[in-house]
Amino acid sequence: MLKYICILLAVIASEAIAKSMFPLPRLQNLCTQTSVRRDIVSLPQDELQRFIAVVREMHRRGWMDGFGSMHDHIAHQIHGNEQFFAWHRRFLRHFELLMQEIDPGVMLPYWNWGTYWQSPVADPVLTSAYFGGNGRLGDNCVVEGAQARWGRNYPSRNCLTRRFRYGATTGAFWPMRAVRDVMNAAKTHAQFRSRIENGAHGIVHLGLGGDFETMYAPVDVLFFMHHATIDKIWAEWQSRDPLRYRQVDGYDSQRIPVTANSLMPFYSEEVGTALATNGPGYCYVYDDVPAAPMGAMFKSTRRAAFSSFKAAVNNTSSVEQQAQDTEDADDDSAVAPAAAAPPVGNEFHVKHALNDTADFRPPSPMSREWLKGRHMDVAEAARMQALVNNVVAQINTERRQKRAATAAAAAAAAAVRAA
Ligand SMILES: [Cu+2]
Repeated sequence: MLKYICILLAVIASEAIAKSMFPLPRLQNLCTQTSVRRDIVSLPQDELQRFIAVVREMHRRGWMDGFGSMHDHIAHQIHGNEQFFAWHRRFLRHFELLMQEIDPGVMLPYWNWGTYWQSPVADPVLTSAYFGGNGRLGDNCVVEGAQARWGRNYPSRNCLTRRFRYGATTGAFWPMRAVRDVMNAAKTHAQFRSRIENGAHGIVHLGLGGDFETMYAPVDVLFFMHHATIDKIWAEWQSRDPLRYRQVDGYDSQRIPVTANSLMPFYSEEVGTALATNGPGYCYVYDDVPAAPMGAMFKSTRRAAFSSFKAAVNNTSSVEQQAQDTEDADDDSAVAPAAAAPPVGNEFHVKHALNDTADFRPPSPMSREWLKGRHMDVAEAARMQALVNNVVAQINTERRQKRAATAAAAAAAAAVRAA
Protein backbone atom coordinates (compact mmCIF):
# COMPACT_ATOMS: atom_id res chain seq x y z
CA MET A 1 0.00 0.00 0.00
CA LEU A 2 2.70 2.42 1.06
CA LYS A 3 4.54 1.46 -2.09
CA TYR A 4 1.57 2.55 -4.22
CA ILE A 5 1.27 5.85 -2.41
CA CYS A 6 4.94 6.47 -3.05
CA ILE A 7 4.54 5.71 -6.74
CA LEU A 8 1.49 7.95 -6.89
CA LEU A 9 3.37 10.78 -5.19
CA ALA A 10 6.29 10.27 -7.53
CA VAL A 11 3.98 10.50 -10.54
CA ILE A 12 2.33 13.66 -9.22
CA ALA A 13 5.73 15.16 -8.42
CA SER A 14 7.17 14.36 -11.84
CA GLU A 15 4.10 15.85 -13.53
CA ALA A 16 4.54 18.99 -11.47
CA ILE A 17 8.20 19.11 -12.45
CA ALA A 18 7.35 18.56 -16.09
CA LYS A 19 4.88 21.43 -15.93
CA SER A 20 7.26 23.75 -14.13
CA MET A 21 9.88 22.78 -16.69
CA PHE A 22 7.61 23.92 -19.51
CA PRO A 23 6.27 27.32 -18.55
CA LEU A 24 3.65 29.30 -20.42
CA PRO A 25 4.55 32.99 -20.18
CA ARG A 26 1.60 35.36 -20.36
CA LEU A 27 1.37 37.59 -23.39
CA GLN A 28 1.95 41.25 -22.63
CA ASN A 29 -1.06 43.51 -22.98
CA LEU A 30 1.00 45.97 -24.96
CA CYS A 31 4.17 46.12 -26.98
CA THR A 32 6.90 48.10 -25.27
CA GLN A 33 8.85 47.63 -28.47
CA THR A 34 8.45 45.87 -31.79
CA SER A 35 11.30 43.52 -32.68
CA VAL A 36 12.35 42.05 -36.00
CA ARG A 37 12.56 38.40 -37.03
CA ARG A 38 15.32 37.94 -39.60
CA ASP A 39 16.59 35.32 -42.02
CA ILE A 40 18.96 33.16 -39.97
CA VAL A 41 21.70 33.38 -42.61
CA SER A 42 21.65 37.19 -42.34
CA LEU A 43 22.46 37.15 -38.60
CA PRO A 44 25.95 38.33 -37.60
CA GLN A 45 28.02 35.54 -36.06
CA ASP A 46 27.61 36.78 -32.48
CA GLU A 47 23.79 36.89 -32.79
CA LEU A 48 23.73 33.43 -34.32
CA GLN A 49 25.83 32.10 -31.43
CA ARG A 50 23.51 33.73 -28.88
CA PHE A 51 20.52 32.09 -30.54
CA ILE A 52 22.26 28.71 -30.52
CA ALA A 53 23.21 29.11 -26.85
CA VAL A 54 19.58 29.91 -25.99
CA VAL A 55 18.08 26.90 -27.76
CA ARG A 56 20.67 24.61 -26.19
CA GLU A 57 19.61 25.85 -22.77
CA MET A 58 15.94 25.33 -23.71
CA HIS A 59 16.76 21.79 -24.70
CA ARG A 60 18.66 21.21 -21.45
CA ARG A 61 15.62 22.36 -19.49
CA GLY A 62 13.39 19.86 -21.29
CA TRP A 63 11.31 22.52 -23.02
CA MET A 64 11.73 21.03 -26.51
CA ASP A 65 10.00 17.86 -25.30
CA GLY A 66 7.21 20.06 -23.97
CA PHE A 67 6.67 21.71 -27.37
CA GLY A 68 6.80 18.36 -29.19
CA SER A 69 4.32 16.80 -26.80
CA MET A 70 1.87 19.71 -26.86
CA HIS A 71 1.83 19.91 -30.66
CA ASP A 72 1.37 16.13 -30.93
CA HIS A 73 -1.49 15.98 -28.42
CA ILE A 74 -3.68 18.50 -30.24
CA ALA A 75 -2.42 17.80 -33.78
CA HIS A 76 -5.84 17.21 -35.35
CA GLN A 77 -7.22 20.48 -33.97
CA ILE A 78 -4.45 22.66 -35.41
CA HIS A 79 -3.87 21.14 -38.85
CA GLY A 80 -6.16 20.77 -41.85
CA ASN A 81 -8.45 23.56 -40.67
CA GLU A 82 -8.59 27.33 -40.07
CA GLN A 83 -6.81 27.16 -36.70
CA PHE A 84 -3.59 26.31 -38.51
CA PHE A 85 -2.09 29.77 -39.11
CA ALA A 86 -3.21 31.51 -35.93
CA TRP A 87 -2.37 28.60 -33.64
CA HIS A 88 1.14 28.17 -35.06
CA ARG A 89 1.76 31.91 -34.75
CA ARG A 90 0.80 31.66 -31.07
CA PHE A 91 2.98 28.56 -30.65
CA LEU A 92 6.02 30.30 -32.17
CA ARG A 93 5.44 33.27 -29.88
CA HIS A 94 5.32 30.89 -26.90
CA PHE A 95 8.68 29.52 -28.05
CA GLU A 96 10.11 33.01 -28.53
CA LEU A 97 8.98 34.17 -25.08
CA LEU A 98 10.69 31.15 -23.52
CA MET A 99 13.83 32.00 -25.53
CA GLN A 100 13.68 35.47 -24.03
CA GLU A 101 13.46 34.12 -20.49
CA ILE A 102 17.01 32.92 -21.10
CA ASP A 103 18.27 35.84 -23.19
CA PRO A 104 15.83 38.77 -23.52
CA GLY A 105 17.61 40.21 -26.56
CA VAL A 106 17.18 37.21 -28.87
CA MET A 107 14.47 36.81 -31.52
CA LEU A 108 13.39 33.69 -33.40
CA PRO A 109 15.01 33.78 -36.88
CA TYR A 110 13.36 32.18 -39.91
CA TRP A 111 14.74 29.54 -42.25
CA ASN A 112 14.08 30.66 -45.80
CA TRP A 113 14.03 27.29 -47.56
CA GLY A 114 13.05 29.20 -50.74
CA THR A 115 16.65 30.31 -51.19
CA TYR A 116 17.92 26.78 -51.91
CA TRP A 117 14.57 25.30 -52.89
CA GLN A 118 16.06 23.41 -55.82
CA SER A 119 18.90 21.85 -53.87
CA PRO A 120 18.22 22.06 -50.12
CA VAL A 121 21.29 19.96 -49.24
CA ALA A 122 23.37 22.96 -50.41
CA ASP A 123 21.57 25.23 -47.91
CA PRO A 124 24.01 26.51 -45.24
CA VAL A 125 21.22 26.22 -42.64
CA LEU A 126 21.43 22.44 -43.08
CA THR A 127 25.17 22.33 -42.38
CA SER A 128 27.25 21.97 -39.22
CA ALA A 129 27.67 25.77 -39.06
CA TYR A 130 23.90 26.08 -38.42
CA PHE A 131 21.36 23.38 -37.62
CA GLY A 132 22.84 20.31 -39.31
CA GLY A 133 21.47 18.20 -42.11
CA ASN A 134 20.56 14.57 -42.44
CA GLY A 135 20.67 12.12 -39.56
CA ARG A 136 23.56 9.67 -39.69
CA LEU A 137 23.35 6.33 -41.39
CA GLY A 138 21.89 3.57 -39.24
CA ASP A 139 20.10 5.39 -36.43
CA ASN A 140 19.25 8.73 -38.17
CA CYS A 141 20.61 10.70 -35.20
CA VAL A 142 21.46 14.34 -35.94
CA VAL A 143 25.16 14.49 -35.05
CA GLU A 144 26.29 17.84 -36.49
CA GLY A 145 25.35 21.47 -36.04
CA ALA A 146 23.68 23.30 -33.17
CA GLN A 147 21.68 20.23 -32.15
CA ALA A 148 24.46 17.65 -32.51
CA ARG A 149 23.70 14.51 -30.49
CA TRP A 150 20.61 15.99 -28.90
CA GLY A 151 18.37 13.56 -27.08
CA ARG A 152 14.64 13.74 -26.67
CA ASN A 153 12.25 12.21 -24.15
CA TYR A 154 9.08 12.58 -26.18
CA PRO A 155 7.43 10.41 -27.41
CA SER A 156 10.17 8.05 -26.21
CA ARG A 157 13.80 8.34 -25.20
CA ASN A 158 15.83 8.62 -28.36
CA CYS A 159 18.18 10.92 -30.21
CA LEU A 160 16.78 13.74 -32.33
CA THR A 161 16.40 12.28 -35.82
CA ARG A 162 16.16 13.39 -39.43
CA ARG A 163 15.92 11.07 -42.39
CA PHE A 164 16.00 12.77 -45.77
CA ARG A 165 13.28 11.70 -48.18
CA TYR A 166 15.64 10.32 -50.84
CA GLY A 167 18.41 8.97 -48.63
CA ALA A 168 21.12 11.57 -49.21
CA THR A 169 18.78 14.32 -50.46
CA THR A 170 15.48 15.92 -49.48
CA GLY A 171 14.10 16.52 -52.97
CA ALA A 172 13.15 20.02 -54.11
CA PHE A 173 11.03 22.42 -52.04
CA TRP A 174 8.79 25.20 -53.37
CA PRO A 175 10.28 28.22 -55.15
CA MET A 176 8.99 31.48 -53.65
CA ARG A 177 7.59 32.43 -57.04
CA ALA A 178 5.07 29.61 -56.68
CA VAL A 179 4.29 30.74 -53.13
CA ARG A 180 3.61 34.25 -54.45
CA ASP A 181 1.33 32.84 -57.15
CA VAL A 182 -0.71 31.31 -54.31
CA MET A 183 -0.68 34.66 -52.49
CA ASN A 184 -1.95 36.44 -55.59
CA ALA A 185 -4.76 34.00 -56.31
CA ALA A 186 -6.16 33.17 -52.86
CA LYS A 187 -9.04 35.41 -51.84
CA THR A 188 -10.19 33.82 -48.58
CA HIS A 189 -8.30 32.76 -45.48
CA ALA A 190 -9.50 29.16 -45.94
CA GLN A 191 -8.24 29.02 -49.54
CA PHE A 192 -4.90 30.51 -48.65
CA ARG A 193 -4.39 28.33 -45.57
CA SER A 194 -5.26 25.13 -47.40
CA ARG A 195 -3.00 25.91 -50.36
CA ILE A 196 -0.01 26.80 -48.21
CA GLU A 197 -0.45 23.99 -45.68
CA ASN A 198 -0.93 21.32 -48.36
CA GLY A 199 1.80 22.65 -50.63
CA ALA A 200 4.89 24.63 -49.65
CA HIS A 201 4.58 23.76 -45.93
CA GLY A 202 4.15 19.99 -46.21
CA ILE A 203 6.98 19.31 -48.60
CA VAL A 204 9.59 20.61 -46.13
CA HIS A 205 8.36 18.28 -43.36
CA LEU A 206 8.39 15.33 -45.75
CA GLY A 207 11.78 16.23 -47.25
CA LEU A 208 13.65 16.37 -43.92
CA GLY A 209 11.96 13.23 -42.58
CA GLY A 210 12.62 11.50 -39.27
CA ASP A 211 11.19 13.47 -36.33
CA PHE A 212 10.51 16.36 -38.73
CA GLU A 213 7.72 14.49 -40.51
CA THR A 214 5.93 13.54 -37.28
CA MET A 215 3.47 15.49 -35.17
CA TYR A 216 6.11 15.91 -32.45
CA ALA A 217 8.41 17.70 -34.96
CA PRO A 218 8.75 20.71 -32.58
CA VAL A 219 11.40 18.71 -30.66
CA ASP A 220 13.62 20.03 -33.51
CA VAL A 221 14.36 23.79 -33.35
CA LEU A 222 14.32 23.86 -37.15
CA PHE A 223 10.54 23.31 -36.91
CA PHE A 224 10.19 26.79 -35.42
CA MET A 225 12.37 28.35 -38.11
CA HIS A 226 10.44 26.55 -40.89
CA HIS A 227 7.15 27.67 -39.39
CA ALA A 228 8.48 31.22 -39.02
CA THR A 229 8.76 31.26 -42.83
CA ILE A 230 5.19 29.91 -43.09
CA ASP A 231 4.11 32.62 -40.64
CA LYS A 232 5.96 35.26 -42.68
CA ILE A 233 4.21 34.07 -45.85
CA TRP A 234 0.87 34.47 -44.06
CA ALA A 235 1.91 37.93 -42.80
CA GLU A 236 2.79 39.01 -46.34
CA TRP A 237 -0.58 37.80 -47.66
CA GLN A 238 -2.31 39.62 -44.79
CA SER A 239 -0.45 42.83 -45.61
CA ARG A 240 -2.17 42.96 -49.02
CA ASP A 241 -5.62 43.61 -47.53
CA PRO A 242 -6.13 45.28 -44.12
CA LEU A 243 -9.32 43.26 -43.51
CA ARG A 244 -7.09 40.21 -43.11
CA TYR A 245 -5.77 41.62 -39.83
CA ARG A 246 -9.15 41.14 -38.19
CA GLN A 247 -11.12 38.57 -40.15
CA VAL A 248 -10.87 34.84 -40.74
CA ASP A 249 -13.25 32.34 -42.31
CA GLY A 250 -13.66 28.61 -42.81
CA TYR A 251 -14.09 25.89 -40.20
CA ASP A 252 -12.32 24.19 -37.32
CA SER A 253 -11.71 20.44 -36.87
CA GLN A 254 -15.31 20.00 -35.63
CA ARG A 255 -16.74 21.83 -38.68
CA ILE A 256 -17.68 24.80 -36.51
CA PRO A 257 -17.05 28.16 -38.26
CA VAL A 258 -13.83 29.88 -37.21
CA THR A 259 -14.15 33.60 -36.54
CA ALA A 260 -11.85 36.13 -34.91
CA ASN A 261 -13.67 35.35 -31.66
CA SER A 262 -13.01 31.59 -31.80
CA LEU A 263 -10.61 30.34 -29.17
CA MET A 264 -7.27 28.75 -30.07
CA PRO A 265 -6.75 25.22 -28.73
CA PHE A 266 -4.68 25.00 -25.52
CA TYR A 267 -4.11 28.76 -25.28
CA SER A 268 -7.82 29.67 -25.07
CA GLU A 269 -7.14 33.08 -26.57
CA GLU A 270 -9.17 34.50 -29.44
CA VAL A 271 -7.93 33.82 -32.97
CA GLY A 272 -8.29 37.55 -33.61
CA THR A 273 -5.52 38.33 -31.13
CA ALA A 274 -3.05 36.41 -33.36
CA LEU A 275 -3.93 38.12 -36.64
CA ALA A 276 -1.28 40.86 -36.57
CA THR A 277 2.37 40.02 -35.90
CA ASN A 278 2.88 43.45 -34.36
CA GLY A 279 -0.31 43.32 -32.29
CA PRO A 280 -0.40 43.18 -28.48
CA GLY A 281 1.37 40.13 -27.07
CA TYR A 282 3.19 39.39 -30.32
CA CYS A 283 5.15 42.58 -30.94
CA TYR A 284 7.29 41.50 -33.90
CA VAL A 285 7.60 42.08 -37.62
CA TYR A 286 9.47 40.20 -40.35
CA ASP A 287 12.37 42.00 -41.93
CA ASP A 288 10.69 42.41 -45.34
CA VAL A 289 6.98 42.44 -44.53
CA PRO A 290 5.11 45.65 -43.67
CA ALA A 291 3.61 45.96 -40.18
CA ALA A 292 -0.14 45.98 -39.60
CA PRO A 293 -1.52 49.49 -39.09
CA MET A 294 -2.90 49.86 -35.54
CA GLY A 295 -6.34 50.84 -36.79
CA ALA A 296 -6.70 47.69 -38.92
CA MET A 297 -6.25 45.25 -36.03
CA PHE A 298 -8.87 43.04 -34.41
CA LYS A 299 -10.55 44.46 -31.35
CA SER A 300 -11.68 41.86 -28.86
CA THR A 301 -15.25 41.84 -27.60
CA ARG A 302 -14.02 40.27 -24.37
CA ARG A 303 -14.09 43.08 -21.92
CA ALA A 304 -10.69 42.74 -20.25
CA ALA A 305 -8.87 42.13 -23.48
CA PHE A 306 -10.53 45.13 -25.13
CA SER A 307 -9.19 47.59 -22.59
CA SER A 308 -5.72 46.14 -22.97
CA PHE A 309 -5.94 46.63 -26.72
CA LYS A 310 -6.73 50.30 -26.19
CA ALA A 311 -3.83 50.62 -23.80
CA ALA A 312 -1.57 48.95 -26.34
CA VAL A 313 -2.54 51.32 -29.11
CA ASN A 314 -1.72 54.32 -26.95
CA ASN A 315 1.48 52.87 -25.66
CA THR A 316 2.89 51.74 -28.98
CA SER A 317 2.57 55.14 -30.56
CA SER A 318 4.30 56.75 -27.60
CA VAL A 319 7.11 54.20 -27.81
CA GLU A 320 7.64 54.95 -31.48
CA GLN A 321 7.74 58.62 -30.61
CA GLN A 322 10.30 57.96 -27.92
CA ALA A 323 12.50 55.98 -30.27
CA GLN A 324 12.60 58.91 -32.66
CA ASP A 325 13.24 61.42 -29.88
CA THR A 326 16.16 59.64 -28.27
CA GLU A 327 17.95 58.83 -31.55
CA ASP A 328 19.03 55.52 -30.09
CA ALA A 329 20.64 54.61 -33.37
CA ASP A 330 22.53 51.47 -32.42
CA ASP A 331 19.57 49.74 -30.80
CA ASP A 332 18.26 48.08 -33.93
CA SER A 333 15.87 45.82 -32.04
CA ALA A 334 13.49 48.74 -31.59
CA VAL A 335 12.06 49.81 -34.91
CA ALA A 336 9.23 51.88 -36.24
CA PRO A 337 7.80 48.96 -38.22
CA ALA A 338 5.92 50.48 -41.15
CA ALA A 339 8.75 52.83 -42.04
CA ALA A 340 11.46 50.17 -41.77
CA ALA A 341 9.80 47.58 -43.99
CA PRO A 342 10.74 47.58 -47.66
CA PRO A 343 7.94 47.20 -50.24
CA VAL A 344 6.19 43.86 -50.54
CA GLY A 345 7.12 41.54 -53.36
CA ASN A 346 10.89 41.54 -53.02
CA GLU A 347 11.82 38.26 -54.63
CA PHE A 348 13.96 36.07 -52.44
CA HIS A 349 17.31 35.61 -54.03
CA VAL A 350 17.54 32.11 -55.50
CA LYS A 351 20.91 30.44 -55.28
CA HIS A 352 21.76 28.21 -58.20
CA ALA A 353 24.13 25.74 -56.70
CA LEU A 354 23.61 23.52 -59.70
CA ASN A 355 24.94 23.05 -63.16
CA ASP A 356 23.41 26.10 -64.80
CA THR A 357 22.26 24.31 -67.94
CA ALA A 358 20.28 21.55 -66.22
CA ASP A 359 16.55 22.11 -65.90
CA PHE A 360 15.16 22.64 -62.41
CA ARG A 361 12.92 19.93 -61.05
CA PRO A 362 9.69 20.46 -59.16
CA PRO A 363 9.18 18.74 -55.79
CA SER A 364 7.80 15.21 -56.17
CA PRO A 365 4.24 14.58 -55.03
CA MET A 366 3.49 13.77 -51.40
CA SER A 367 1.81 10.39 -51.16
CA ARG A 368 -1.81 9.95 -50.19
CA GLU A 369 -0.89 7.96 -47.07
CA TRP A 370 1.62 10.54 -45.94
CA LEU A 371 -0.90 13.36 -46.35
CA LYS A 372 -3.69 11.49 -44.59
CA GLY A 373 -1.47 10.73 -41.62
CA ARG A 374 -0.95 14.47 -41.16
CA HIS A 375 -4.54 15.68 -41.40
CA MET A 376 -3.79 17.05 -44.86
CA ASP A 377 -5.99 17.33 -47.94
CA VAL A 378 -5.15 14.95 -50.79
CA ALA A 379 -7.11 16.84 -53.48
CA GLU A 380 -5.60 20.21 -52.49
CA ALA A 381 -2.11 18.72 -52.48
CA ALA A 382 -2.70 17.46 -56.04
CA ARG A 383 -3.81 20.95 -57.18
CA MET A 384 -0.74 22.47 -55.53
CA GLN A 385 1.46 19.89 -57.23
CA ALA A 386 0.08 21.00 -60.60
CA LEU A 387 0.67 24.64 -59.68
CA VAL A 388 4.28 24.16 -58.63
CA ASN A 389 4.97 21.97 -61.67
CA ASN A 390 3.77 24.82 -63.88
CA VAL A 391 5.85 27.44 -62.13
CA VAL A 392 8.99 25.34 -62.34
CA ALA A 393 8.30 24.75 -66.06
CA GLN A 394 7.96 28.53 -66.53
CA ILE A 395 11.24 29.12 -64.69
CA ASN A 396 12.94 26.54 -66.92
CA THR A 397 11.55 28.17 -70.08
CA GLU A 398 12.84 31.57 -68.99
CA ARG A 399 16.24 30.15 -68.16
CA ARG A 400 16.47 28.49 -71.58
CA GLN A 401 15.46 31.73 -73.31
CA LYS A 402 18.04 33.66 -71.34
CA ARG A 403 20.75 31.16 -72.26
CA ALA A 404 19.74 31.30 -75.94
CA ALA A 405 19.81 35.12 -75.91
CA THR A 406 23.24 35.14 -74.29
CA ALA A 407 24.56 32.67 -76.86
CA ALA A 408 23.10 34.70 -79.74
CA ALA A 409 24.67 37.90 -78.41
CA ALA A 410 28.05 36.17 -78.07
CA ALA A 411 27.80 34.84 -81.63
CA ALA A 412 26.91 38.30 -82.94
CA ALA A 413 29.86 39.84 -81.12
CA ALA A 414 32.18 37.20 -82.54
CA ALA A 415 30.86 37.87 -86.06
CA VAL A 416 31.54 41.59 -85.61
CA ARG A 417 35.10 40.88 -84.49
CA ALA A 418 35.66 38.48 -87.42
CA ALA A 419 34.43 41.03 -89.97
CU1 LIG B 1 2.03 21.98 -36.78
